[in-house]
Amino acid sequence: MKNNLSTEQIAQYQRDGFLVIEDFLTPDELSFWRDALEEAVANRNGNKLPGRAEVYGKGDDADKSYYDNVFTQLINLWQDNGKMRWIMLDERLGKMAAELSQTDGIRIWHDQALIKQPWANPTSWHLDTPYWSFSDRRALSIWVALDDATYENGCLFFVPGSHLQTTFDNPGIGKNMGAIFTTYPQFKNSRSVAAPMKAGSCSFHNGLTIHGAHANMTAGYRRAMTCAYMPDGNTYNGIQNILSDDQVRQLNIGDLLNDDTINPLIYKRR
Ligand SMILES: O=C(O)CCC(=O)C(=O)O
Repeated sequence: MKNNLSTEQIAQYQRDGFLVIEDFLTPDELSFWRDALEEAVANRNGNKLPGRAEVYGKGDDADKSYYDNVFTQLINLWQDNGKMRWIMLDERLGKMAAELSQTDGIRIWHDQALIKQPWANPTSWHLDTPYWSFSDRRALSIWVALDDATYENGCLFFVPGSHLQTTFDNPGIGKNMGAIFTTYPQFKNSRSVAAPMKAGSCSFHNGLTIHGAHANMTAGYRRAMTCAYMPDGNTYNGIQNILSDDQVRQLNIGDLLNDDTINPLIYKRR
């Protein structure tokens, strides 16, 4: 794993709000991640979350049949698959996330398999952090390509620097590809940057960077394994997102999100 970040890469991430790392995984690691994904997906029986069919928030504001064909989305595979747990709890990933976000500790918010099926819809331009149960401008995600992600099958796109100006206002993620530019008109004329990646490469992006993905114009799959990271020390903001009804009942706004069974601390600076 290419887990050592240079000061230039960290500065680039801070400036652009995203960073691509080519050939992040070795061929053996890529094959282990693919096996883990296959096993974890097969054991899920279609549930998006462990023991739960749907997620609150993302997509609820969109036409469901359209959103269901943006990608197959399976969340928190680390909680019910041993291989995925081993992959996701890797301290090296947490250290990279901490260095990029300039934080001292990193917790998993949630992992997520995002599988664009053949002929899948595009992923409309959107932000991530406003969906989550904490509000931190430094929160970020890793996105690892498990197939080549190309212009044809749905590679990611980013609006560089947008994370410096976006807020927690969330136009959602619906059918209208460009809805976000009504909420953030200052980016209407921005240049977007494509991030095609070979399988095994990855990107990190700030959850407030405007990003999206092409439709899958092919008969093949575009599989990605991702993980959203919460800087340690964050508190509950009242948004349910991936939390269960029981968890929400026990939380008050302002409570620390420090339960290692839900949000494991995978890195702490010593
Ligand atoms: O994989 C995609 O199509 C979109 C990914 C994304 O939005 C994310 O990882 O935050």
